[in-house]
Amino acid sequence: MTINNDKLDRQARRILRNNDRGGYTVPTSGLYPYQWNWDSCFAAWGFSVFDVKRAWFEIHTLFTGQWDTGMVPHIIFHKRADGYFPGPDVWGVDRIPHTSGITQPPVAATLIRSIYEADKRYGRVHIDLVYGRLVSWHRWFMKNRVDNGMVAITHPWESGRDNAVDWDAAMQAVDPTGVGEYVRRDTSHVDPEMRPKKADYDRYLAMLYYGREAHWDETTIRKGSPFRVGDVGMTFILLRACRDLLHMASELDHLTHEIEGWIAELEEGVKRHWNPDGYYDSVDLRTGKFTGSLSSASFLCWYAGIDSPEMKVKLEEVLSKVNFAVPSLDPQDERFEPLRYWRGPVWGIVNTLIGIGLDESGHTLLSERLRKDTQKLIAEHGFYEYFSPTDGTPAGGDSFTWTAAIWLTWAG
Ligand code: 9YW
Repeated sequence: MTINNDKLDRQARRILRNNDRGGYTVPTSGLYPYQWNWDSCFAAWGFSVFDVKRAWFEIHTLFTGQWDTGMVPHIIFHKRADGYFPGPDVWGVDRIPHTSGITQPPVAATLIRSIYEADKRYGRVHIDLVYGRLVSWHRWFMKNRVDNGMVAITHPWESGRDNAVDWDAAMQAVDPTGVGEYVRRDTSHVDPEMRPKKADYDRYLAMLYYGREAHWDETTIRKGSPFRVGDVGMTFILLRACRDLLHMASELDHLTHEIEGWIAELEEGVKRHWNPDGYYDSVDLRTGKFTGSLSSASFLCWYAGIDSPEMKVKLEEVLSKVNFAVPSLDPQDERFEPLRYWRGPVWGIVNTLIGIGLDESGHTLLSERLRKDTQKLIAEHGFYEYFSPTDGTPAGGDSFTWTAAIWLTWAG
């Protein structure tokens, strides 16, 4: 099949424009009608290719959701919208704009740096404005969420990989009784067979109610929450983000020693993510056990600036078992499901981050394989949320913002 790049570029731009709700971009209309944190950073990166002012606007609206603690929430509920549960009333966060009470992978510093590098002349004023906000978000992570150098998540939604098998064991410790009746909205937009199960959702809500009752106080949550997992994806992403923040600090003539300290701490943490079975893994911080999952997040090591010959061998093994790009879970894992959300499908955004890391580490053939596979999936099937790694079946939401964004910046 010949790929018509111009046509696909136009479609991708149109998706970003159509998903624009006036200063912020929804991930897809219907299923996700608000501003999501890491989706929004990808949206900004995508916009930067053809409308850099709009890109910076996206970043600034994201930071209107930043809490006084420095935390940047996973959802900002700027305006009322139908069709998503749990909405602002359930989170019970008393501020304007309303937000959720948890965070998401901090790709912001990295993508902001990319936007800035391509827009040095006008971008300077924007990074001057957001630099302090990035520092306070990273400082919040380091103070509240870094246990032994590993970045802890207090809810699976924080990882951005909602129902990944990484959380299965830790989720068992969460008591779902008492969540009561509720109506899910996601399953009315997309096939329930591709979504997290009811048992997962019950626990997602139980954890949400726990945080809400604790008034989202990090000390209380750290002490008492049943769920706390050192997420290998978050550790790699924050480490990378700190390296980009350090770069910005030097460029802007700010002091750098605090950020250098964070990098050293996270580099130590990375070592604790090494599962003796031979791969980077997440760690249940309540039990000290590895989660036993070779997921796409394990391959973010290069993105974090960590080369690993063992991981390269693992990557080649995984790729030899699928037809398209890096799946969210090793297909040899018995829990692998090619179309159930984060338990097997290919996600373009994660492949982008892995691909960038591989390229920077000189593994250009592998990086190019991921890029071409992702390109093919999108060109043949459309700008879907995710795809089957075995036969390419598209799934989840259509006209998806971050899929359009990575097309414009990396895959297309
Ligand atoms: C949810 C918006 C979000 C992404 C997450 C993905 C999913 C569902 O959709 O989360 O209800 O928050 O897992 O990574 O940011 O696209």
